[in-house]
Amino acid sequence: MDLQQLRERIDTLDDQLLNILNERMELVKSVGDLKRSSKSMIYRPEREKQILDRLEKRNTGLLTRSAIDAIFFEIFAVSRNLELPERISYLG
Ligand code: PRE
Repeated sequence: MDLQQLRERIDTLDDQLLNILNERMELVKSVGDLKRSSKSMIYRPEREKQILDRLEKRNTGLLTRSAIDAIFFEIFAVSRNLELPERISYLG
């Protein structure tokens, strides 16, 4: 593959990542609704760790544990923000 073909494949994967992340955020928003109605805590570090441990076990690719942690650190931050009743607004 040449550079242009590689970049086209990257763009396609980025589109998919964006869709998947938006789909994840829809679910997180529903979790946030449930938590607000049951007055549960938004931040669940034990759940975040469980997700990271599960992904590390399933991982067969190039990502290291610390790379997975770094990516999901940001995803969880956005998720927690989306669960807040009044959000600080980088999500719109
Ligand atoms: C989620 C977000 C915030 C919590 O700290 C833990 C996990 C996530 O993004 O996966 C979802 C969620 O709120 C939850 O599972 O309780």
